[in-house]
Amino acid sequence: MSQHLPGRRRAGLATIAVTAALSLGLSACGAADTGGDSGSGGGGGGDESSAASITFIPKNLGNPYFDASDTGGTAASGEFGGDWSQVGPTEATPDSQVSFINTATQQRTDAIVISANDPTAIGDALQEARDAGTSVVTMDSDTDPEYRDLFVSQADAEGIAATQVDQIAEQIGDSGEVAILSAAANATNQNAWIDLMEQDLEENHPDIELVDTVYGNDDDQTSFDQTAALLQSHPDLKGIISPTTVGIAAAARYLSTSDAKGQVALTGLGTPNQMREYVKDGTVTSFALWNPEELGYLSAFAADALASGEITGEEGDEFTAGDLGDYTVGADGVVVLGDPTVFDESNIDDFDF
Ligand code: RAM
Repeated sequence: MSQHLPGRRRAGLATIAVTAALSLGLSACGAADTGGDSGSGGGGGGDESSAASITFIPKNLGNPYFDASDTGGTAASGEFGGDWSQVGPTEATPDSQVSFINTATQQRTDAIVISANDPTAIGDALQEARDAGTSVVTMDSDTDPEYRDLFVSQADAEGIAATQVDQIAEQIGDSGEVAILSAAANATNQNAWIDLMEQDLEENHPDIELVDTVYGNDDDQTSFDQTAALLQSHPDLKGIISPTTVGIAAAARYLSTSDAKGQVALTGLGTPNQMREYVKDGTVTSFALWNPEELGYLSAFAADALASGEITGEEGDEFTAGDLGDYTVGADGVVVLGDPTVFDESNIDDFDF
């Protein structure tokens, strides 16, 4: 079931798709076999296909993580015969996505798939879109649930937080000063993980002290500069957790040529393609992520199922996401992709995203 997503190597799939794929070998294959008409054939009346036009609005453009999601969404739309396009702001600020939502609404797109820079700042614009008949799927970073029909979550937030804390604890011998280099200060996803990481550190790692949390705004240069500033203000720093693919790559680049290389541990959430050189040169031991391409692929199928009326986003609703298989909507309209994967020297070459 893995061959259809571009850029993916077989070994990369195993862990991530496990949850979704468990019992559905047959139906997943069935969906793939029937080709383009599985997602939304029942929506529009008659035999006419009504596959959705979907506007994808990432936090910002130019982030390889969202480019991978875009690739997955494009692949999915190709399978169900829909239309997927990516538009978005250059900066990941709280209301920078509003004008793109408004334009999509005016263009009467069937569905918006969006990773929110802020839980409420885009709420009114999304509500207007829904009032005009556009389905709204948040993915990766949610809004308050009242503003969307579904949230396609990359993995369970507790698991994402615990994975990062476990790695830093292991890498610094469970003791010493650590700091967090996050994305934008209002980002719903990062803030949820940071809260959970703080709790985990407090409850389970009494000898680790979180001395600072700084924000690189998912901008490469800002993240790079914030890393330098962290090392300067905390000379005893033993580790950095960066729960953002932009932040961890910029921090790794800084560390790799500094005296802190090998002295200050770095972990968090990164893409294997951006982090490979820093694992190989010894700057980074391990980090984690899910497959952002699969996240885009699943989001596109969810958007199509909503737009066609196949599901409404109620708990218990079921739909098939092409090669990934069957999914059920959980409480609060959340669909979960699967578990994160930890990458290190032993497996990083098995992945290509
Ligand atoms: C960045 C973005 C995204 C987050 C990943 C881990 O690309 O902040 O929202 O999920 O990192």
